[in-house]
Amino acid sequence: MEQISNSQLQEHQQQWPALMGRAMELAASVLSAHPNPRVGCVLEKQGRIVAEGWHEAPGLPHAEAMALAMAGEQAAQATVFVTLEPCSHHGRTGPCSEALINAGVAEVVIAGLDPNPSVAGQGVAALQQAGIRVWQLSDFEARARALNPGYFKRREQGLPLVRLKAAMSLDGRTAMADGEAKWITGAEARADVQRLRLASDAILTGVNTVLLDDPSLNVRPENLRFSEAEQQANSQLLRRQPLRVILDSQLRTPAVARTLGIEGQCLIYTTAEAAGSRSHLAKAELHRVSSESGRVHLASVLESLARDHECNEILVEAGPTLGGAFLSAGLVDEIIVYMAPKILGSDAKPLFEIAGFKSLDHCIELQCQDVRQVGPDVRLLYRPILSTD
Ligand code: AOF
Ligand code: ZN
Repeated sequence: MEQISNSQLQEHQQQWPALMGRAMELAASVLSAHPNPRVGCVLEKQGRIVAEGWHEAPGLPHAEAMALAMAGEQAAQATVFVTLEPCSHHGRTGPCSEALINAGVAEVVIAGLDPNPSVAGQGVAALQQAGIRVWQLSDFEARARALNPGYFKRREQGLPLVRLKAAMSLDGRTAMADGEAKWITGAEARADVQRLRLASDAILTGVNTVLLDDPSLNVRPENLRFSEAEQQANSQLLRRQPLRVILDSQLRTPAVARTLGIEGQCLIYTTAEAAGSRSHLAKAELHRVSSESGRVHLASVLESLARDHECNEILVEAGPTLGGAFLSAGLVDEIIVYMAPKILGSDAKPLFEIAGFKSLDHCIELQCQDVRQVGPDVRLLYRPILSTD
């Protein structure tokens, strides 16, 4: 495969970044194709886009197959721009590399290789063996990964991407001392959370939040505030609910918990030794993992979600203790905080319960990635800076 950067492109290749950018845009129009990656594809011929495709959900055509179907005979001698290496395996659908060869395309330009061990370079090799020239636009590799951060993390590390979501006041408080927390943020922030949920493969919480707030943890399409186009691009996704996951080391989840009674699948992670009653929890799939100080071992839960449920991206919507535990364990990739223009005072509860930091040397360092106003609130996106020692 030939690596080429934007600055090395020849005269006749000047359109390549724009065409790959369009393929990226098509891929990103779908919030999640779980467990598959989001992929976009553009077919170009004589300076014109002749077809476009994207992957919407498992079992539906891959991006290349959709574009080829749209192009028909025009696919012959076209240049193909695709955000991920075309697949080479027989999965739920046939191999895209073979379909591209059969359609007689001239060249294939990709943004990144597929880390799926059933593909991993074999898609490129199949195309090359058929005499098709394959390029990788190296300036797009980071974007190819950023498009599917959880998919890459699961394939490469056996763990899902973890997003921690929280809402707080200007003074970093989340709830009054008695637990009263409803509606700290406005309707726009809550619609944004609905989108985060829709894009997630699982929503994870702790039993204490279930006992205190009895959340539903589901996607309510009417609250998404989607445009017509967004609605259309995500029509498949809107038919499913993300998995709901409760961490419950002593099996205290009540059978009447709201989240157990609504559409979609619930998982409860408990410890090997937990003896609580299970009969009334028939509505949830029970997983037992190892324990650490009497609590479920968080990394084991994440490994199980990646291995047993193919979760690429999970959203943690938990209280300050579980949120703090995920952070302290170094298991968080992104923190999304909605900051409401309110001051709750120092009797109210903090954002995270993390005890034992004695000096600034212990603090968890973050990098701010994005700041946006959503209605009256501010949405902050942080990534922990991984310590190198
Ligand atoms: C592509 N184009 O649009 C996508 C690809 O078993 P399947 O048919 O659902 O295939 C899933 C795998 O195919 C997925 O794990 C990844 O390796 C690849 N995804 N490949 O050529 C696409 N979505
Ligand atoms: Zn494919």
